[in-house]
Amino acid sequence: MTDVDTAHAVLQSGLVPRGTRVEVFDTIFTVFLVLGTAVGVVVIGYMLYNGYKYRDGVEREEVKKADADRPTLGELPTGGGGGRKLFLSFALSTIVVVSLVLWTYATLLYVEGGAQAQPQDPIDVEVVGIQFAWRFTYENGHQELGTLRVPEDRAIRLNVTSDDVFHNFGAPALRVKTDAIPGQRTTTWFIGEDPGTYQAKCYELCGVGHSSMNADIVVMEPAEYEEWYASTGGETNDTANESASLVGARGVSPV
Ligand SMILES: [Cu+2]
Repeated sequence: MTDVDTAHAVLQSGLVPRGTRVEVFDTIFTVFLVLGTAVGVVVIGYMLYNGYKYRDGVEREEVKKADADRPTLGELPTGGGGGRKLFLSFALSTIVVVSLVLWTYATLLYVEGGAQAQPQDPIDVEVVGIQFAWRFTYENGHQELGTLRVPEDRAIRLNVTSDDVFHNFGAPALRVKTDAIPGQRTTTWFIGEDPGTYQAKCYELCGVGHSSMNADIVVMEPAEYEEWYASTGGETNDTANESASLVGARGVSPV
């Protein structure tokens, strides 16, 4: 089996969560929360149990028995059963940690879109960061500044770059975020599950207008989107140019 086959088999096994980025990151969160809570309950529970068992001022038989193998001051504890407890706890921790690392890695490979994991039939959008706005270019050449319209339940592949300085395009609610670097193209994707308007922001300090470098991601009903998209017709629309000149007219100079 080649590496690609192995990766493919792992992805097909159902072990790696598939779906939208929101689902994938929610799964990672839940797995870590449940495991972390379980470990916490065991550790704190065992500590409280021993604290209670060996509490002061109780003279029961079992306590006397336990007293027999309790280390005294200045003596090193020998551990239960010749280090078996120690070995078991190390082995368990190693298994849990290594499994988590591998599982998280495979999961993140999927969201980062390896060759085997690209979302099916995506819509490509070019995203360009400019001081201080986001310009979106659709497959038909239509451009818009500050608003990205997408149909719901469809993978959107973002090809992100910058026209000037480092920016970073991110929309927390859609769990999407990637660098926008001049001369380079980074690719990421997301799926909008529910119609609505989501906020995208710049996450790389890029100059005095950075904090207002926002964009709206409008997730639309597919029919509504198709109608809007058909109406764009491939021309560069005027609002983009107007907004671009507005940015210049604000008198914000590059830093
Ligand atoms: Cu910025």
